[in-house]
Amino acid sequence: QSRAGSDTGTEPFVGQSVRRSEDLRLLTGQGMFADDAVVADPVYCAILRSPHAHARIVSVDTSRAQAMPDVVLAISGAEAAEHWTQIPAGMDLMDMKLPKVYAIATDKVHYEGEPVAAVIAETRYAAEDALAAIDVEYEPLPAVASVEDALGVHPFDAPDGPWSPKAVLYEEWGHNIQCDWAFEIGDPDAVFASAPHVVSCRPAAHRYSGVPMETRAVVAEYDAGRETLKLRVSTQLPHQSRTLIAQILGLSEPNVQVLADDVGGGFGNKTQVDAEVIPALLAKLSGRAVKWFEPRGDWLSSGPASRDYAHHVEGAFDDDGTLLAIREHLVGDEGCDGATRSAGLGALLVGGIYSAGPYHVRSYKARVQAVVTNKAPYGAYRGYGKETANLAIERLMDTAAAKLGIDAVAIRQHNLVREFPYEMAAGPIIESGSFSELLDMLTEAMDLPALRLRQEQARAEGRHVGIGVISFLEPSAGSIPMSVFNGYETASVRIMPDGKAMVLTGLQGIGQGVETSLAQITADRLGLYPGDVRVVYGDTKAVPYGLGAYASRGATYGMSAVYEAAGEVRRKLLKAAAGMLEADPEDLELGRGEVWVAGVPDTRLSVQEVARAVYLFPGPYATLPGEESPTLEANHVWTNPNVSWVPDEHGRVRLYPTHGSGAQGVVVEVDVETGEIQIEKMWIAHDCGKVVNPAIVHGQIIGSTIQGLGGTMFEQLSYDDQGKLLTKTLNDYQLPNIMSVPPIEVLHKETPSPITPLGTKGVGEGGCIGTPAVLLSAVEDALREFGVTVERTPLDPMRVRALVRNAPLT
Ligand code: MCN
Ligand code: SMO
Repeated sequence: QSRAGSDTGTEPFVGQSVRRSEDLRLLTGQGMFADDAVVADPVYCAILRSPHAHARIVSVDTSRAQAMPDVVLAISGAEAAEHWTQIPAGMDLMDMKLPKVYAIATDKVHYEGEPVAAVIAETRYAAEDALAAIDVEYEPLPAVASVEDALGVHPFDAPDGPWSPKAVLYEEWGHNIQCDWAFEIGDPDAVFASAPHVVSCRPAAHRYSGVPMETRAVVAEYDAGRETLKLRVSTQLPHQSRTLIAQILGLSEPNVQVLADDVGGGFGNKTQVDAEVIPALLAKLSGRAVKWFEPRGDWLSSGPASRDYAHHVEGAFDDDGTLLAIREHLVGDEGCDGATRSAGLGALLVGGIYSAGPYHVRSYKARVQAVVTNKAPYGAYRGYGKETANLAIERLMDTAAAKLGIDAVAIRQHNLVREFPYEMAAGPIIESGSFSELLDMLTEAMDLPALRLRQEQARAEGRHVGIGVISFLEPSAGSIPMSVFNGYETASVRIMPDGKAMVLTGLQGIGQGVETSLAQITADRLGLYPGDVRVVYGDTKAVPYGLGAYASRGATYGMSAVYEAAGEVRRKLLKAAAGMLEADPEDLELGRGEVWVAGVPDTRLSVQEVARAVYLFPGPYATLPGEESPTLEANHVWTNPNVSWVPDEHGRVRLYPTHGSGAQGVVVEVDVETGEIQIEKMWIAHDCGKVVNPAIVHGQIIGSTIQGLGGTMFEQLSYDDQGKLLTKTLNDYQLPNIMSVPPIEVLHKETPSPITPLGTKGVGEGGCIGTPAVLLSAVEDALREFGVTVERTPLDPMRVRALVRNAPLT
């Protein structure tokens, strides 16, 4: 089942759609998610959450709850504060302000849904019921529900204030700006002053986030005798979780084990330590095994949210459409925090740094203002700012095309970067790409001229058909020095005495196919079948310190670490086999479980025979003599010098070492009466370098496209003006379903990255990045006769109707 269906016996497994070894267990209900853990005599944890967006906590009385039958322990924030520290920041750079908060609030709540107390009880029912018996007295404060509330004036109107906040979330800051980053290179103001054309737009996105099938979950077991804590956590970052949780609870890190087997969706949303530490503390205090499985409503009210930003972007253009300079101002509504309780702030910085997208420009100015409001923390979500950057530059390109009277595809082709490596004005080095070819591939597949003709005909019939075409850049494998998102990955590769291999990777499986793709790479290196390779992740007791799954880094860091470690094992394997065959290692060939002397097929040994001889029964052979350790095992830490968040003399930073890319097109039809948007078809041409597993890559693109589509059109975390969440259930928070998904055609181009040994680069966020911009573009095109600008999401029927009705009818 793990062999490719068409295995010829000689082709490398890398490049084949080897079936996902994960799927059988997942599809037959044998996955091992955190809450599936069977532990002895468990208690269940429930968390009491604030009904106010902003309030002082006057008192919390847990005594009634504590006295209820089956309640083991009820604890307030003040009581918990005696046993743990505040949450340490996950990132600390660019002069960010960092809230000093505990996982259970002590004196003040900053969002509706913030934990104020917690209970463990013998049953989950008893735990949930006991929450109602906890008496909390609040003194409500004015809620900061928008950027305008937070600052008194929108930064687009007054970038430097003065601010007159409705209320200040963190008194010690004196204002509500968590980070204010400004960057400038190439004298953009002068270029703007003399440019023939200046165009501007204000693309914006509303608040939404990931909705993993598995919400947050923890199973915590404390062994008082050994003072060890074993945690099953639904996380993308097992090792960093261990470090942070040990620190918060004051435990020695070797005494903490974090386990994450199957994770039922990460999507960036599981890259923080926040409420996860609550059940851990309760296990330590009670000595009981504690299970916590977050209710869906709690996920929606307190899970990491994302997007919710507005650009004011300006472009200076020459008469022929050449982009001369960009001025970008990005303001994000981060909810109560994007750096301590969660990791979303970096996404805004990515948005500001990458706003030139795949286009050539030397004069660049960006300002990013991250504003705090009384809403749930701002986290990572698939795209992590790359979709933010894309929305700015692609709406700008469309606006410029319309204003200058240049075809929308032509203006893009004219400005796309064509020579690599390319150092962006803002600093990152785009190491590889075929942007122009991708756009060509796309428009050819779409048959754009035929589509335009069909559009004309539809218009003549009074139908509103729109076409969108965009390009996108997919920076992958980002790291942020001064954060838990560092720039390395570890791998340990072993051939065992039976000739089968084990790979320990610091990556985390979150559904994206780590086990299968790493097994393909290892199999090729060691002359094995993918089914002979066991990939192990997510157990901090077994796996060397590694950094997990985020930033589509697996294809860059994870695969490269495994490739190099397996290369070292290969070398030892060949050396041992050479001793046994009395041949030169260079003359040996290796594949499909066997090793032989090239051109002498009779001289075959199985990998198993060699491994057994190395470890246990060397017999008369000189297997691994002298200086070589007598094992078939190697560790590798893969890193690269191509990243830096430490600003250089121009203030430039380099975030991502590798860059995937793509072009995306869509045809929509808008019903101007109902506001309904029908997506006829979508096309994506993508380049993630060498494709290790085409079927997985295809699935990644489809999945992330649907998430991008859902966010753009359906999903909304809506708040009222008191900071109260209006979308607390999946009735209100609308997910896309099978009916919302159009046919999606995916095309590939493989431009290998010179940074990685296999030429791989990331794909995990590809579909999310361009989908908002391409949909806005197509809907604007469909509504051309109404002369409206479509620059904000959500693209829901109400907004479309409003757009059409406010527009001057021609
Ligand atoms: N791959 C490949 N060849 C390449 C690149 C990738 O075959 N050249 C395949 C590999 O099998 C790899 C997968 O594509 O497992 C994704 O690789 P990569 O782009 O490196 O992404 P990561 O492994 O680092 O995964 C993280 C990424 C991110 S950041 C989010 S968010 C996301 C995503 O992956 N969350 C996901 N995809 C997801 N898919 C699922 N099912 N669930 C999530 O939570
Ligand atoms: S948002 Mo993905 O975990 O970088």
